[in-house]
Amino acid sequence: MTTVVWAVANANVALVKYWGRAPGPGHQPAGTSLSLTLEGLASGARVARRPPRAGADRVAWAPPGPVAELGRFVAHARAQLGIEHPLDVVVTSNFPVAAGLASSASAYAALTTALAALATGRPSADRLAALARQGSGSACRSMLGGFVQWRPGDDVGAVTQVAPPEHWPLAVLVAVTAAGPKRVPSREGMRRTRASSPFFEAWLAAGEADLAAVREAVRSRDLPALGAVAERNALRMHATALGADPPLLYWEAATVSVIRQVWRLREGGVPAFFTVDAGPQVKVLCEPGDAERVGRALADVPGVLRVLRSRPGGAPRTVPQPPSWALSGGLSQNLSRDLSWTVGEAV
Ligand code: 2P0
Repeated sequence: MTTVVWAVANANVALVKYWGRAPGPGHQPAGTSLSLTLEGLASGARVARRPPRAGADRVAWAPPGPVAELGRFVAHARAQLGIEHPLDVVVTSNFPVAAGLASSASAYAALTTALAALATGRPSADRLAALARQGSGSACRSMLGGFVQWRPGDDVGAVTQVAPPEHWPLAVLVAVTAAGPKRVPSREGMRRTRASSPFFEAWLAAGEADLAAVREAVRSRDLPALGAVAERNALRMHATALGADPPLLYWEAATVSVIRQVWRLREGGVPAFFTVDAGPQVKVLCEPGDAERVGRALADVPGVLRVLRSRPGGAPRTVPQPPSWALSGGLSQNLSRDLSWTVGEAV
């Protein structure tokens, strides 16, 4: 019987954003979103069986994160997947956590994938996507590689791959402008926006046209078309959030400076396009042949701490050995002590 499973999942960046849950239960989105899975910006999840007499699950983020939510998710997932043993769960990421880089998406996608390996029977991809969404909405998009669409609904095909990663070898650069956690978590930001922004209904209505345009741009591999819609969609999401009461401003000064740098690059003939999620980091899409030049231009912007490079990535997978980054920064010593450092009990 398998007792320890590691799984790895990539983050994703939305080109048409999810910003607003539908009212009612089930963590449904108010609109359809479309994302690109990002190779190498990843989370890892380690799931180990505990002796039945241990009773409770033990869950932890490394570095520490919101364990109560994680514990609730593990309890829910165990019930869904028929896992009777209590579990030891650790989730870690190789990029800034809770800072607008979709770390919760990759974390819950990795965890769902690891838990599925211990499930009774073989849950379908649709069921696993629906489960991942209970941890973090955007996690369901990280359950597939390449370009992924997520529409409201629990039926088969709510989360679908629009194109595989090899369809379009784009470069994605991430200009990191702040390292700490964001001030308002996405969930609260979405709730507040829906409740108080006078722009919310207009935001949802405009999303339909953006979705059609992005699907067509992906199909025809048209970067200027894709980039124009991605920028407009991101700016409209932030405009809608700025309209909330109290307002939500996720940007730092360097966020604006990077946006202007991207526009300068375009004026200079380099096709580069930005998007910004619920945080201060800026993700930039460009051709792989321009990535070096674009990356240097982003690193030159005052306030940019570092620039990460990614490309269209694959689906989550279980791995026989933990990735090396999951064992750095103290986690390796702790693992050798059999996770005795684990900080939370499931609630
Ligand atoms: C997205 N974001 O489409 C949007 C754009 C942030 C900005 O999905 O409350 O962690 O778990 O459903 O998925 C981040 O929010 O929110 C997000 P919940 P989630 O990527």
